[in-house]
Amino acid sequence: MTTAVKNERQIQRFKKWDVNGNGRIERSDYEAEAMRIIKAFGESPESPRGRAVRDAFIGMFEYQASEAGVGPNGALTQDQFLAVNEKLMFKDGDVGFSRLLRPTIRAIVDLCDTDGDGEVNPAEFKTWLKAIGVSGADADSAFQAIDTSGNGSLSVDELVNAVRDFHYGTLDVPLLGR
Ligand SMILES: [Ca+2]
Ligand SMILES: [Ca+2]
Ligand SMILES: [Ca+2]
Repeated sequence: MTTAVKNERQIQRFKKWDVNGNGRIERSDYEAEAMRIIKAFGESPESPRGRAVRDAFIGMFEYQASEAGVGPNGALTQDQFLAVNEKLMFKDGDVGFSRLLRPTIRAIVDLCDTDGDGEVNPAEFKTWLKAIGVSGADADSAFQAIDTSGNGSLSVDELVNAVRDFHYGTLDVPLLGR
């Protein structure tokens, strides 16, 4: 892992998720980001799948906010965001990372899992990349890098690991957008 890439990706993440651009991460930012993703997948925000994405983002915010000690309606500065993610994503290892991000990954899998098998096949994966605006990426090689079991299908665990590896700087596929 390179620290420079890791920090740069956390700062990118902060800027992307500070949707209203006021230099703080707040609940409303995550609601807006969830809405952006729901719409990008062509889902209705009020559908069960849409609500699951919003709930997952709010859950992620509440977890980060409580760990940062700012309360569920508080706001995180960039420094607080970086510090809390350092703990949750890296110091707490895979358990911390999974607890923070798995519900969101699960909910996004459900948005693109059109055949309903609970995993993401190559066509569904292309929908995912297109929705997050990285369709220029080499979808086939990204898919193969994430499909560590090699069975031609991406499980939620493989996708959680891919997001983790992106944040560790060892995989260059930004599944939650750049
Ligand atoms: Ca904000
Ligand atoms: Ca599927
Ligand atoms: Ca697999």
